[in-house]
Amino acid sequence: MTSASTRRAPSAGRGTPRTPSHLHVSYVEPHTLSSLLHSASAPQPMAVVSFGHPLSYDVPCPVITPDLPQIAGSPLMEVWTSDRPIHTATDGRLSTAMNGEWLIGAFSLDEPPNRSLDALTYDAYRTILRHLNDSGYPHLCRIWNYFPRINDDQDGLERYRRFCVGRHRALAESLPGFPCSLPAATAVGTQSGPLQIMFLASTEAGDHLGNPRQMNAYEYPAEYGPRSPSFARATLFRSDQDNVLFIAGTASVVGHASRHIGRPADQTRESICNILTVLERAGAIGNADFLDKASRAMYKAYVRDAGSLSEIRDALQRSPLSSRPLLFLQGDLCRKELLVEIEGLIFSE
Ligand code: 3EB
Repeated sequence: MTSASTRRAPSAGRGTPRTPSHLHVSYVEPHTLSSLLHSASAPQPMAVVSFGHPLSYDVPCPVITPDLPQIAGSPLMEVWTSDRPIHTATDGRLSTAMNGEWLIGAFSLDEPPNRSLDALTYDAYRTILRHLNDSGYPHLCRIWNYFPRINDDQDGLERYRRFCVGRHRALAESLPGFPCSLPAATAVGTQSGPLQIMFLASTEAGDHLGNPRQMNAYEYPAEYGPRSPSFARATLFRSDQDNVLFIAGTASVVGHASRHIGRPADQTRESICNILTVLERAGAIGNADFLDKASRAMYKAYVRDAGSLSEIRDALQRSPLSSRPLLFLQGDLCRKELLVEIEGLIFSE
């Protein structure tokens, strides 16, 4: 078993003046979004994520609407905003918003009946990487991948594994510094809908972190599929004023093995332990106490079976991650035995 190590992107710009505080994210009630859109003085929306509900009105920025029903609390949307002017672009199935430092993009594509998911994913990632390079935001720092029937078989290979094949091929071909420059990511199965990818990129590189309790996913052995999953456990951006830490989807995986089969509460505790280990690691690198800042973080928990929500929520509430906001979404996870996956985001001064 190989333990993961912290790796820096080859071109990481330590100390480069950068102000992630020009980017903000919050979970808001739907009526807050409409008042934000109609206010001239409010921060500019850069991206909107609506879970399980298509938006009934147009918004002037990239949008994804993954069919991941929210299974606790009042309905919330995720809204990314900028306090600097933005400009937006649309290029076929890809739409982007840029503020001079950050780019957020949304890619959405219905799956044609005769196209395999690996070919489709390859084309999607090629399009995204070409666009990032051409627009001057070449450094990927966070990706969310959503598509339906993630654990179903497609012509003899599970769809998640096909997705990994296409993603790996495009990134290995076109991402400078691969695999150490791979960013934090999430890949979760929706109830229905197109392949949707949202991504955050920057003009400067971040640091991509491993977790000493987990093997780097991009080094997983072949038993998990013909090509390994292309993501880092976390990505850390630093400037003189700010640190921002993106924690990838984190599940009950130790080394490369799934733990606590059939036990959602134990899987939750193992996932939390993985997250706390990544926070400790990020703190050592970023010279910030991320463990202390865990209460300022935002988390999303993807839950496979709504019936295990109360067990998962209890385990989270008894942990250092008990801070709000914490969004519970019903989603399928990339290994059939995984019952919960948690992702996080921390802005800290
Ligand atoms: C794991 O640790 C759990 O394929 O992009 C978590 C986050 C997982 C992202 C991905 C997969 C992905 O292997 C699964």
